[in-house]
Amino acid sequence: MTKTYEIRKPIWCAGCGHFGVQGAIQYALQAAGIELHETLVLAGIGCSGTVQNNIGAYGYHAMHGRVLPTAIGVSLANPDLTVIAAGGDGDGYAIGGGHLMHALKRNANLLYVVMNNGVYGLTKGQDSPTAKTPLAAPEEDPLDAMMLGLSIRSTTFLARAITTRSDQLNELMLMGLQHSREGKGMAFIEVLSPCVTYDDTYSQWMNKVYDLDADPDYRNDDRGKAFFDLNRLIEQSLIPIGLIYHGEHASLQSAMLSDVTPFHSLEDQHAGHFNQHMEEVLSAYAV
Ligand SMILES: Cc1ncc(C[n+]2csc(CCOP(=O)(O)OP(=O)(O)O)c2C)c(N)n1
Ligand code: SF4
Repeated sequence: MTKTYEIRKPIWCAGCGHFGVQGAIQYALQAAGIELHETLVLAGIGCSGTVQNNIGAYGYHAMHGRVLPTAIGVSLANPDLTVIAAGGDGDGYAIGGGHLMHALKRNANLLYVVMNNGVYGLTKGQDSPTAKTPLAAPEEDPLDAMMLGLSIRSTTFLARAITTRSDQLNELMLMGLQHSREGKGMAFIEVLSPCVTYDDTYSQWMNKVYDLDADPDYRNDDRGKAFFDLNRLIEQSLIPIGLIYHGEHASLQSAMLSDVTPFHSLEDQHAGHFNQHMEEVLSAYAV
């Protein structure tokens, strides 16, 4: 490390949903007892991407749309690190959409948080893939990233929250963090996080969310039924929130790195174990 940066104050507009997302990430780290020096927060480009400046963990500001491959690399290189990737719906679903599919497929041990506001906030409000009625093509349906997640059979944790329901948001964030820390794979949480400046969707979304956690008939451990139920709710113009899917599948680490010597500490690095570790990682991938 060559420079220590001061923790910044958020630069978001008053009322931006991203404040709530940052608060939930901080809550989850504290509630799980994970120290900031054991954590790396990586973020993409956008208003959302500045979250990593404000938390006080190690930080990495990835290129636009590239946060997931970087986070996967980090989680392989240092399995002891708590890895949190974050970004906007533009970053994750538009320019980063290809990486999202492959990350969902790989199921590496990390938490991925998308702050979905339906717009590109930082570049002044263009439509994102989740825009409800895109100006350029109003006949297009918005992307539902939870449906995408359900369609990829190696996903293990899919959830959606809204910043106005902070208890549920905090609880899901903690569950997702624990899922990834316990080596069960990638936890993907989409948070409805309105942009008050370019498309204030607070009242619209608060009226449309449907809480699956409060529905006794919903089964978050049944991928097929979850897909069917989400599709039905979306057809009714509702937005499903809550723990959408929770299942088991080998994580990238358990599938690829079971024979690799773990890299644990700076002492290991000094002893040359890091090089050994990376050689084993590369040979596991036959690179
Ligand atoms: C390669 C590249 N293309 C385009 C941009 C311009 N750009 C910066 S942020 C952004 C979108 C941000 O939207 P989103 O990810 O939804 O985050 P928000 O600002 O809404 O939180 C774009 C297109 C860029 N920085 N880099
Ligand atoms: S422009 Fe929108 S997304 Fe960006 S900080 Fe302001 S309210 Fe938040």
